[in-house]
This record gives sequence, structure tokens and C-alpha cells, in this order.
Amino acid sequence: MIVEERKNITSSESHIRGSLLSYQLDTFGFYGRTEFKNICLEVYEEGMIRVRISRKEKFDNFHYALDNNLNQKSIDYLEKEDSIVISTGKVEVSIMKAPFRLVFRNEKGEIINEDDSSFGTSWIGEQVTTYKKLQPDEKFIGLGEKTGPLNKKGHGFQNWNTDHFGYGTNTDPLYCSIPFYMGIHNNMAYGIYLNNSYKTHFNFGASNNRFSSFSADAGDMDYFFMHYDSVNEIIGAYSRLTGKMSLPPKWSLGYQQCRYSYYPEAEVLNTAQNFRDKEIPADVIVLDIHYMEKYKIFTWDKERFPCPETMINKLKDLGFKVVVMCDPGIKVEEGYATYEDGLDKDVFIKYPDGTNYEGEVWPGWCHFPDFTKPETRNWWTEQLQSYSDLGIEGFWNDMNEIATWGQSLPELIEFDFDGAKGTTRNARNIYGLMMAKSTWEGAKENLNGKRPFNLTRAGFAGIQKYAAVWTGDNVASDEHMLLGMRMLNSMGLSGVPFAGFDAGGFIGNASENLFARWISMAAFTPFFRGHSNVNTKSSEPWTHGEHTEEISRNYISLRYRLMPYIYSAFQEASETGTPVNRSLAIDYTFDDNIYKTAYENEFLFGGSILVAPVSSEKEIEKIYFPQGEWYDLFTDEKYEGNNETLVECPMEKLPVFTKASAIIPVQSQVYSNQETPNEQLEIHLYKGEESNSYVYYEDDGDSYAFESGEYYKRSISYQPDKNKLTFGSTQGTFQSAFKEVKLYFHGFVTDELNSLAIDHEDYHFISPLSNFDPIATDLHKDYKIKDLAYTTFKLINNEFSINWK
Ligand code: NBV
Repeated sequence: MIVEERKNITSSESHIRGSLLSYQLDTFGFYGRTEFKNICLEVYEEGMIRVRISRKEKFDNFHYALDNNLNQKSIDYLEKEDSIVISTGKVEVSIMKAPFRLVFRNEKGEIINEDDSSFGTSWIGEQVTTYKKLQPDEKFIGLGEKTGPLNKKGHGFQNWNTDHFGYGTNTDPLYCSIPFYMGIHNNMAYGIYLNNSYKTHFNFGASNNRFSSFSADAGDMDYFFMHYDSVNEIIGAYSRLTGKMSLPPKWSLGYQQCRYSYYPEAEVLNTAQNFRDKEIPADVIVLDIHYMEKYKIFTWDKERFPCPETMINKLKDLGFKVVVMCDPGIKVEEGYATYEDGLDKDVFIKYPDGTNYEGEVWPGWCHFPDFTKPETRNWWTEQLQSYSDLGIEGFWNDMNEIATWGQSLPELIEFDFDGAKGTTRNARNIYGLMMAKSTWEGAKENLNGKRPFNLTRAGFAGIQKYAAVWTGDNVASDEHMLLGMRMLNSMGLSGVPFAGFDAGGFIGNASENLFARWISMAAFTPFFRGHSNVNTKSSEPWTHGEHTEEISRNYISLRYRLMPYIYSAFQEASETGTPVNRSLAIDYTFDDNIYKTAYENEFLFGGSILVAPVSSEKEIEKIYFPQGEWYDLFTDEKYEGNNETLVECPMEKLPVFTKASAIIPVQSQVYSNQETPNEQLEIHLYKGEESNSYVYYEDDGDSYAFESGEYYKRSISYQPDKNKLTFGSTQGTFQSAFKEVKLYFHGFVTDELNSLAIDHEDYHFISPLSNFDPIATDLHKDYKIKDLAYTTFKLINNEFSINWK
């Protein structure tokens, strides 16, 4: 009946009509009808409301991106003459009756977000769009892997996973779709996640000054509205909604060396050995497609790699793990075991007449696994076993947009959708997600308690649960390097803490300076990998001349010294969703300066380190210091916040700063994350005026024992008003690798620290306070910090404090 009525409505009429004809309310939600829409509003958290609007009787149930543990909350409502008001404690939604529109308000009654009064949610053909009134000075951030500026106001984007070799700095769409963004205005922020996997469109006031909008080419309007007090809390809510990153193995946070492709075996081993000989830390050698026999996944080229197991063991002895390329295309070839078994078990995507689809890619004509089918996921786990049997713990999912020659996967292809059935139209955007899920779950099962590392190119909302994401085939240019920084920061804003780019640029050859700059910057990104295309200069730190090698060594080494800080940041991300790379829009949301083109790439790496990406052509650059005080990481020179300042940045020195009051743990130099550092942990305390509480985290680095309490966690709090640093008592049953602490005091003067004491009985310093002699912390071999004092003491598990004055 509803369908019948719709037939008579023209698209322009549909905008005007649509008043609430009937509705029902119960403790779990609001269900209403207009002449041709079904509406449902449900509350999941006090700051999270789901809105579903459909022209069908039954709502779609797209759930691949959502966390399994979502629970609805009961609602409070008030029925008024012109509206129904649902209050969650944090948000108040007015459901206007005539016409049906939604208005979201905060606790103070201020409008956070409202439907365009004429358009609301409406259709053009099959395409459904929700129009939102543009608020004064509204800014838009997020949407994951997107080119363009940090503030996306005035721009439009599409989500349609696409392999775009050598994409430009404005190309859209790319490999990965995350239909989640945040709007910021009037000291408020909100988030919207559009839960629809068809091709989607976002307009943030592009070519219009009236609305922002989000559309899907088909399916229901299904979105989650989120409002909390800060951008970080909204990211947290989005992460609870779509799932959090699983804590990665520590080795995967080290430097990964990749090349398209390393072969034969001798080249792989030489590369690994070179890292050790040159004392450049690294954890991984990545094997790209040439390890396979004629690009056939789950095979090895016997000439190039006669005995992979022996090679992998030799690499293991050198402290290296191996990550292997996994392409989804399965070559149609009789006798190829994976193909034959796949046919047998009926695991491939199909045309509507039941024949398996064939598309052409590296190996030739291929079938493609239907990862939306449970049987296929089981089959994939079995296939992956051959890698785990060889000792491989790292997997790299490529070409999973799906990329095929011609780039136009026919729309009629069918996908199982766990029985719900779909076509390319709603499956393309989630193919990468489902492949990554299958690889991750399969590897996890096969690895018997070890944490797999999983990397993917394509993805969708929720991808963080299964894989790290890298930004595909970038270009060796300054613009691309800076764009890449923005994209990684944007991934962090969009729930993906583990993201990276090809350091040095995949396509083309980086100049010595560009490579040096890129690797310095990449040392401060979550996923740290050098990679380059076939027939280009390789991206090992020593291929761009001696000076660049030296710079690369310094920054890679620094990354390893900072590993306790980095690992703690990853743990925090896995628990809360707070990203490792934090766009300044997270902590300084309402400071207009951070959105300026000159400063939009700056970010915090973890909670306390400010990184200012600069092009390789600059030796001096204007940097914006947000509110507070900042110390140069290498010299301790101090900068006032809320200031634009010219800072020298010769090739050897990336502008990196620490926030006043920061607490930064640093370990001795190791050359791989599998090496144990010495027993002394450095803790760097930076004098400041604000209190700071830092959470330090440690565990075995590669098992899941932490899930049953085998971790070591403690808060370290600095209270400047009390001249006190407190180590909270330890939580968890893991024994720290560190037995003592060397505490560095940055920015203090001698007199202040004269009466240094520990407030714990029978506990004393191993070494008294040093005499403020200029000493080096060795964070950067070319720079020495002056006026730095330190003291050392034994670590105990109970709470204790260090006091001064
Ligand atoms: O497997 C080869 C490459 C890989 O090196 C790159 O990182 C991927 O993004 N792969 C794409 C396939 C084709 C590249 C031209």
C-alpha cells in the first residue's frame, strides 16, 4: 500500500509532504509513519541516537560495521502538540510532526543539529538523502581516508572503494570508505555515522550555502547521531559503535621494510642483514607479490624461494618477522589447489545465473572469494594455515576494493551477505572489510594465542577491529607527503588508530631531502613502513645517500627509544578509541588557527608530542603552537602557546615538541622490538603549570595473556602545585621489564629540586640528583639538552611519590 502511494508522488512533492500520521512510543524507541516513510529512533547511549527512515515495511539490517555488543537504552519522552521530545540526559531530540523533521539539542537547549526545514530526509529515485541546516561557521572533520583539507566545509565526497594508482591531492574516492564525520560549531561538536554500504555521498556545503547532507544510492537512511562534550569523546562513542582496534603485536609497531618486491631469498636476507650491520632498527621484511608462483596466492615461487621455512627462520634469528602479501584474486587454473578447493567448496562470488564471476588481475583471469559467506571465511582460514605453519604472523590484504583490470566490477554480481544476499552495489564498499575480517580471524585462529598483524588497503567503518590501513599508491612528492599526514590524522579522527603511508612515496623517486623528511615524519605515525614501486629506487634507509641514511637512522632509532610511550598510546587507543595520531582538532577543537592551511597538518603523536610536518624544501617554517607551553624535543627550547613562531628545521631536525607537564617514558636503544631493553626506564618530566596524569602500559607484546590480567599498568601523575610526581600502584600481574627509573627533570632550575625526596619508607635514590651539568639524553645525537637534572631510583609496585621543595 505504501509503495502504491509513492508511485504517485513526484520527487519535488516528496520534499513537501511527509507529516507524521501515526506513531508509537515504548521504552526502547519511537516508531512513526508518514505517508510514505517508516521511521524509528532508538537510543544506544546517552549521547548516541540511531535514526532509521525507510520506504519499506521492514528496515534493512546492515550490521557488518557495528560492534556485536551494542545495547539499546530505555528512553524518556514527552508528547507535545507539535512534536515528541526524546531526552537522553545528554541530548534532546524533537521529532517535529508536521512536516516530520528532527532537531537535536544539547543539555542547555542549544541546537546542535537540525534537519533542513523543507528537505529533511527525502528521495530522488532510489537515492535517499538527509539534509541538515548549515550552522554558522560550521566545520566538518573526519570521513577517514579522504584527500583535501582538515576542515571539509565547502567540499563534497563519495564513498566507493576505488584503486587509484598515483591518486592526486584532490582525488576522490579512494580505497577505504568511512561514512563518519563530525560537525563543529558554537563550541559544540557532534558526530554522524551513516550505516549504509551502498555508494554514499557527503556534501558539507559544497556548491551551496544552505545545507550539509549525506546520501546513499539505495537502501535505508540509517544513521547514528552522537553528541558528547568533546571531539575525543565522540570518537570514543564511534569506536564503541563500530568496535575498537585490537591491541597489535609490539613487533608490528617497529619499522617495516617493504619493496615491490624483494626476491630472491638472498636479497631478502641481505636486506635484513644490512639493517643489523648498519645498526638501523627494524622489525619486519615484507614480501610483496613476487614471492608467489605467478602471483598465485598460497604458493611460493620455487626458484626464488626454494625453502621459505628456512628463510623465515634465518630472519627470525636476525630478529625479523615476515609479512606476506594476500591478494583476493584466485587464478582460474586446473591443478591449482586453492582454485580447485574453492570450486569444491563453492566459495566464490557469482553472477545471478550461478556461474562464478571472472575478473582479470595479476595472476590472469580469477575468481574472487565471497567473504560475506561463512563457508568462505572458514575456507580462507584453512588456506592461511600454510602461512602460519611456516611461522608467518603478518598479512597484507591488497587489491581488495575489488581491483580488477578495467576497474568496473559489474553491478549484478551477487554476494551472500550471510544469507541476506546483496550485489556489488552494497557489497563493494565492504569487500575489503570482510576480507580483512576473514584474514584477521583466520590468522588469529591459526596462530594459537599469538597476535597477528594484519594490514589492508580497502576498508569500511569498523575496519580498525581487523586491520591497520595504509593509504595505497601515493607519490614521492612533498604535497603527497603532507597530504598523507592529513589523511592519517583524518583516519585517527574516524576511529582507525593504526594507519600509515608508504614512507618515501610509492610512485617515483624521492630526492634525498624528501626521503629524509618523510622517514623522520613517518617515525611519528602509527604504522611505520618504507615501500616503493617496482622499477623505482628502493626505500631502504641507505639508498638515498649517507646523509639521508644518518637522518633515517636517527629517527628510526628515536622511534624505538620512544616505544614504551608508543605502546602505551596504542593500548589507550585499543581501550578508548583515542587515536595515536591526534589531529589538533581533537584537543584544540575551537581554536580556528589549527584549521588554517599552514597548520592543518600538525598533530599530537600520543598525548604529549607535537609534530609539525614540514616540506623538504624548507629549512625554516612558521609553526603554530596551540594553547600551553611547548619544549623542543631535542633542545628543550621553550615556546609559548597560542602563537605562530618561525622555527628552524634543517633536514636533520623535524620540528617536534613536548607539551609542558608531559611525562614521557623512553627505553634504551634496541634494534628490534623482540630485543629486551636494559632494565632502566627513563621517564622525562617537563615542567608545567597544569596537572597531568599519564597511564603507562606494558605486557608481553605478542600474546593475549593481557586479556586475562597479565599486564602492567600504572598511572604517573604530576601535580605542579604540590611539586610532586606520584607513581600509582601497579595494576595487573605482568612483571615489568624495567627495574629502575632514571627520572629526567626538564625545565626546572637547581634550587627547585634541592630537597628532592621519596615519600616511601626504606626507599631511597640510587643516585642523588645530578648537578645540572649539560648532559645528553641521546634523543638526537646532534643536539644536547642543557640544564637537565636526573635522579635514579628502584621501581616498586606500591604507590610512591617524588617530592621536591
Ligand atoms: O603488489 C604490488 C602492489 C603493492 O606493492 C602496492 O603497495 C599496492 O598498493 N599492489 C598495489 C599492486 C599493484 C600496484 C601497481
